[in-house]
Amino acid sequence: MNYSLNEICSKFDIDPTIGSYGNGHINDTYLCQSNPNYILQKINNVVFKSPEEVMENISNVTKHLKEKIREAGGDPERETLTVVPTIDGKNYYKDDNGNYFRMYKYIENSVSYDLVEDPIQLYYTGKAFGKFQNMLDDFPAEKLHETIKDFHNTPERVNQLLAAMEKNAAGRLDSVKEEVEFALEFRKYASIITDQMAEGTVPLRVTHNDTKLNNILFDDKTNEGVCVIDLDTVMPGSMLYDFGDALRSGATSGAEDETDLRKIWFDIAKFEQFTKGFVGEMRDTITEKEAELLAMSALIMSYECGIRFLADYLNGDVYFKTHREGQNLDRARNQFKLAKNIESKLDELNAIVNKYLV
Ligand code: ADP
Ligand code: GN1
Ligand code: MG
Repeated sequence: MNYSLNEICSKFDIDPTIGSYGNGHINDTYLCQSNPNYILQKINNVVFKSPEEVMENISNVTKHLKEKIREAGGDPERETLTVVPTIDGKNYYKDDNGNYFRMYKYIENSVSYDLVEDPIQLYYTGKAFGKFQNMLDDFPAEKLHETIKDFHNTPERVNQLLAAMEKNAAGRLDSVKEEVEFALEFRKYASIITDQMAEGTVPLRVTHNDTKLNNILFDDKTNEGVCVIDLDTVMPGSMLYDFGDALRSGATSGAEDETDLRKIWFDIAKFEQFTKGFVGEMRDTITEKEAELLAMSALIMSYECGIRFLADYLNGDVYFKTHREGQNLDRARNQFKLAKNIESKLDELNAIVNKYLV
């Protein structure tokens, strides 16, 4: 670590007790205990090539959200992130080594989950992500920077996997034959969403693009979704990305890196609760094609995430944080198991979607 956390905090005029926090795969997150508490993050500038643009997006998006929350009689300090400025009035601090830091107000009395047992949590999750998308419905998309190019362009993600196989940077290709075989077989699903977007039947919307379960804070008493966080990838995209990604991470039976694949399956009860919450919020704007592809989007987003993990494993674990050898491969296998399981349940899942569309 080539920086002093206390010195960074002083740039935001805060003098806290600092500790690592959360389970995100991308940024370095710290809880700053003081009165009040804050969240400090070192922005991953390998993943986000322009942290300045990320912060400009977040400032504009949270300003818009706060207005909407105020109009609806909510609490704008609790229901979306609040960026804390530096003493120079900027929305990030860049140190002499080129590290970028940002500070958020800590959302008190809230909790995030990597995995939930009770399907009702997925109802609250669906409602929160649906509401989030609704509030951004009239956000001017042209104001947003594309913080990661082709983020959910699944065919392009396939190309990235093929490039990683070709390069074989970590010398691991021989050990992942089965996984590569699966990735190539399921390639047949890769362009379903992008093709429809090109046709215009699936509209471009302002979306979150990283609707992982632990990117929501729940109220620790009522269990309701309080705040959608991790706004680094808010960009124009498809509703299907947000729906599918939330389900691949939320409607699973086990941890994302579970090594015993017998413990991993797609949980229909969780899917149903999420669908009820999300569709309940989005019913008025959802198009026919979007509705038709909701269940399929869970398969595609599981597949896409799986090939990203596999590519990163082949590249030598350079993108997602890992805490042990083979973790990205375990994550890839896990997502592939989900994709396969969703494939076998598509009829049942579509019937559930139709139930909540009317
Ligand atoms: P990453 O991009 O690495 O996933 P996140 O922004 O999702 O980072 O933050 C990681 C974790 O930190 C979250 O899952 C959540 O538990 C916690 N967290 C982040 N921001 C806040 C906040 N403002 N208040 C409370 N907890 C937060
Ligand atoms: C990353 O940052 P985090 O942990 O919320 C990743 C997502 C993946 C997810 C897989 C910017 O999300 O796209 O789906 O890991 N975020 C980025 O767990 O790449
Ligand atoms: Mg996160």
